[in-house]
Amino acid sequence: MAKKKAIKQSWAEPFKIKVVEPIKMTDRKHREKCAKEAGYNTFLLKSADVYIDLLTDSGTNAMSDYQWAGMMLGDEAYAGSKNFYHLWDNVKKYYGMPYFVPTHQGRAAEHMISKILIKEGDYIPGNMYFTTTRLHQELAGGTFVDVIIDEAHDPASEHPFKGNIDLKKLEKLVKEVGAKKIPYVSMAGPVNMAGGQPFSMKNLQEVRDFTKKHKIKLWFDATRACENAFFVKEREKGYQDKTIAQILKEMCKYFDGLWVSAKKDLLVNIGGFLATRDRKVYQEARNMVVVYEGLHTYGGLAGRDMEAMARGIEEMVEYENIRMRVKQVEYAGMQLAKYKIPMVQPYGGHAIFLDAKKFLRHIPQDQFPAQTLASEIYIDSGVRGMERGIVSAGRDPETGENRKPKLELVRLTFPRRVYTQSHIDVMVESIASVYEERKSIKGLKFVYEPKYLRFFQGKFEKL
Ligand code: PM9
Repeated sequence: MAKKKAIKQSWAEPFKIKVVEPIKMTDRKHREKCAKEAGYNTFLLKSADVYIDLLTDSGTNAMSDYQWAGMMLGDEAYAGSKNFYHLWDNVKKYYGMPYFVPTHQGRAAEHMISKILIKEGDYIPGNMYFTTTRLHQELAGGTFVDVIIDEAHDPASEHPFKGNIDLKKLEKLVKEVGAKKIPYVSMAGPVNMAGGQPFSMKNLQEVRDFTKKHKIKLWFDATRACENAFFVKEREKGYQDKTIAQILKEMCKYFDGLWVSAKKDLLVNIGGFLATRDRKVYQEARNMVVVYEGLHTYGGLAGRDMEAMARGIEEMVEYENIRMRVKQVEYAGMQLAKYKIPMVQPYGGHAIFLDAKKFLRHIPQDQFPAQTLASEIYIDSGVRGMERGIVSAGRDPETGENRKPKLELVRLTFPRRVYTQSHIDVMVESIASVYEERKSIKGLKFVYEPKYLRFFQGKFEKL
């Protein structure tokens, strides 16, 4: 007898909408003008000219009524704000780290940890680069070494944990340069540039054993750690019955410390922090923060921002919240798949990543296919995504040559609790129609290239 198909498979947003912000559809002629003026860089568009904004999930979240209520309880004292202590309590409770320094956003924490731990000539292995993370490691005198598994560089690979570290690559590096030249291993989860791909707990435990053996520290970019925890719960044996909070706590247990851009998991619009169990690193960071950010009890944030973060931590571990988030990405992927759109597999935690090399096969990588595709989607429908390929990868600081990553992607990122399924349907139809017209699309050339993080401010012209 054929098995009965389960009827109750759908999920719904675990909230109802109380406040709305109008958005406006523009016409194609207007968008063509905007794209040209922005140098075909979606970062340089005005938000008012964007219809559905999938540029990033960073600071673009909708806060809950609980968080907004907390904003009214901001204690704006220069020193010792009660919101700082609430946030610190929640960092201890949910991430299990005793020491904590707030920062205005993630890269400020990256700056501090890089300056504290890295010496000139050091190597920092990690599971694929992230733009700001690697830049701070380089500015501190280090060289980033990619030790992620090979599958992560293959958009078609269905590996469930493409964020895993390849221990053989790590071992090879230790043999080549010596453990003393490696201040820490930098592990992110899920891996943003690989397509939002998680690491497994098994891999994390193996990396911890290896680093312990070689007396190397292990630091965590925990910016989207709850998404990683969700994938562990869904995909890894032994975790199905654990809560997101339990998995997060267990994950953090293996690290010496972590940094977070609170603008993601924590469901706020600004904020970041560094947290650790290493008292010496904490004391240095606590001292450094007063130079770059502000007093150690506010780190460049208002008291109300810290209260929103403290409350965001409590909400980010709620199963319904994180499930809705990941399932929304999956829904987008499933709809795009109906049009045979080439994408990174499996679908990631925070975004859909289009494979621009396959989408625009006729455009060579040095004519920026992903940059081109992101601007073509904007021109078609006002949907804004971003390039994650050769432009984002930048130039090698030693040779000055363009780094040529295997992944040439356009990222369509979902702000938390902001868009509905119908917005996604509009996005899907736009991408499908650009796909139909793909052969007529031409590449781009740089007309302005800034020295650092060129993807933010670079300008292009159509070829
Ligand atoms: N990520 C993103 O859109 C915003 C800036 S880059 C376009 O994905 C990780 C994993 C991030 C991240 C920012 C930062 C830096 C660190 N790690 O932006 O400085 O995804 O708060 O955090 C962005 P901040």
